Amino acid sequence: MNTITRRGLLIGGLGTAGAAGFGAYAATQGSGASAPKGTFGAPTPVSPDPGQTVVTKTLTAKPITLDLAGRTVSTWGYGDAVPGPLLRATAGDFLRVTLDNRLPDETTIHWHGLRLRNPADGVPGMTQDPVKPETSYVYEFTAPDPGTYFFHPHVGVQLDRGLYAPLIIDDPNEPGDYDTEWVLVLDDWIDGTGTTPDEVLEKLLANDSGSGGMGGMDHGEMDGMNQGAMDEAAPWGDAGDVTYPYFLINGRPPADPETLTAKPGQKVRLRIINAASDTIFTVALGGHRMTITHSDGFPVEPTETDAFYIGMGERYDAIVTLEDGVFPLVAKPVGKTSGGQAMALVRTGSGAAPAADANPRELTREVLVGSDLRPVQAAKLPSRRPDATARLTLTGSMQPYAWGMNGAPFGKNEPLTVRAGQRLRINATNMTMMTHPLHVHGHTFALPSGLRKDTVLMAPMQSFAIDLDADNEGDWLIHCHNIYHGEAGMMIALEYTA
Ligand SMILES: [Cu+2]
Repeated sequence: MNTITRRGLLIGGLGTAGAAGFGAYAATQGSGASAPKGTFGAPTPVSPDPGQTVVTKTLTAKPITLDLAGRTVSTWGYGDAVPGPLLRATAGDFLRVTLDNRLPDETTIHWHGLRLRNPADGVPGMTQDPVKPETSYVYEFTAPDPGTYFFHPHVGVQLDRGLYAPLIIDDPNEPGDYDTEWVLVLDDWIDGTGTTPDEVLEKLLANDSGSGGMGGMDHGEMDGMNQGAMDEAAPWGDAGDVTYPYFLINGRPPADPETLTAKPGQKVRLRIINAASDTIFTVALGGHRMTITHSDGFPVEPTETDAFYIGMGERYDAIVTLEDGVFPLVAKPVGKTSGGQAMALVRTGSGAAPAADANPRELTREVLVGSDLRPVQAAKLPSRRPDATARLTLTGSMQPYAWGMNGAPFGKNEPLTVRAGQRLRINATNMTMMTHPLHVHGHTFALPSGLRKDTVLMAPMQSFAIDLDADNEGDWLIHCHNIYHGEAGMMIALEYTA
C-alpha cells in the first residue's frame, strides 16, 4: 500500500484491529509508505526513586459478560466486572501496572488525566506499540497529582466496551473532611446489545460516502444512530451521535441500581467520572444540593449547585450532606430521547426506592457548567506570559461523518509544536455545530480563569484560550473525547521540538 489514507486504515481495520486508526500516526510520521511496526519494542524499565512507594497491579483485559438488570451481554472488561477494579495510590507513588491482554484484539491502557512519563501514556503508534493478544505490557510511572482519574484503552473504540475503571490518587496533605466516599462511573452502553462499538463506528463512517456504504439505508433508519434531539435547556446543541439502549452507573442500569448507604447527616465525597463515549450527562442527587470541590482532579473554590454537566472524560468531586430517606442519584443524558437515564440509589433511611425514570427537580434548577468554576489559588499555573501560541480549530460535520482538527483529520493535519520550558497558549475554537470534550494528554491546561482541566466541554462555536506549561517532553495527543469523533479524525499531535 503506497498511499495510506486515514479512512483506508480505519475501514480496513474495523472489527479486527481497532489500532489501525491510531496507527495512521506512525504511517505519516515515518517514511510514509510503510507504516513501521514494532518501532517501540518492549518498554524500557524504569526504577522508583529511593523511598518512593511502589503500587503494583495486574489488569487482565478479556471477554466477559455483563448483567444488565437480567439481560446478559457480551463485552470486554478489565477483570470480571464493569467498571474494572479501582486502582488507588497516593500522589508521588510509583505505579507498576501489568496489562495482560487476553482480548482477541490489540489494546493499550491510557491513564486519563495523569501527567505521566510519555512512554506510559498508552497511545499506540505514538508512545508504544499496541499490545498484541496473549501478550502483556508493563506500565511504569509516577502519579504526580492527587485527584479523580480513570483509565481505558486508546485503541479504536474499545472504550465504548467495558474497558474502563476508576483511578484515585490520594492527597497526603488533604484533611479528608468527610465521612465516606463514593466513586460513581457513568457510561453509555451499546456493546453486546445486537451490535458492537466497531459496528457503530463503521455505520457512522459509512455516512461519509453519501452513496453505497449503507446499502440504501438512510440516516434515520440506522440502528444505533442518535436522532439528534435538542435539549432546550442545555447549551450543548446536538450533543451525541449514537443512540444507546442503556445508561449505567457503576455498570448497572436504573432497573437494577447500585445502592449506596450511609447515615443521615453524614458528609459524603462523590467522585464522579464520565467514562461514556458519546454522552454528556446532567448529574443531580434528588433532595440535595451538592458542593463541587474538584474538577479533573484539581481543587476549585467550593461551589454549591443543584446539578452539573459532565462531559466525556471529565471528572468532578462533590461534597453532600445527606438527608434522611431514599434518593435517586441521576445522570440524565443531554440531548438524547431514548435509552432512559443512569441512576443509583442513595439510602440513609427507610422508604420505597424511586422509579427508574425518577426525575429529581434538581435537574431542572441550577445546572452548573464546569468551565465556570473558579480555581483555588494553589491550583493555578504561575502567572506568566505565553512564549508561544498555537491555533486549534475543531472542524467537521455529522453528514458527512468527517471530523478533524485544523481542517484535516488526524494524520493529515500538522502537529502542534512546543519547546520544552515554554508556556504555550492554544487558541482553541469549536467551528462545528456539536459539543466536543477537548482532551490534552500529559499536561493539564488552564482556562483564562486559571481553572485547571485536562478535558473541557466546548459548545458549538465556543472558543477558549488554554495555557499549558511544556514540562513533560514527548509526543502527545490532543483530541475530542467523543470516542467516535476521535476515531473519525478529530485528533492532533502535540510534539516537543528542539
Ligand atoms: Cu467531538
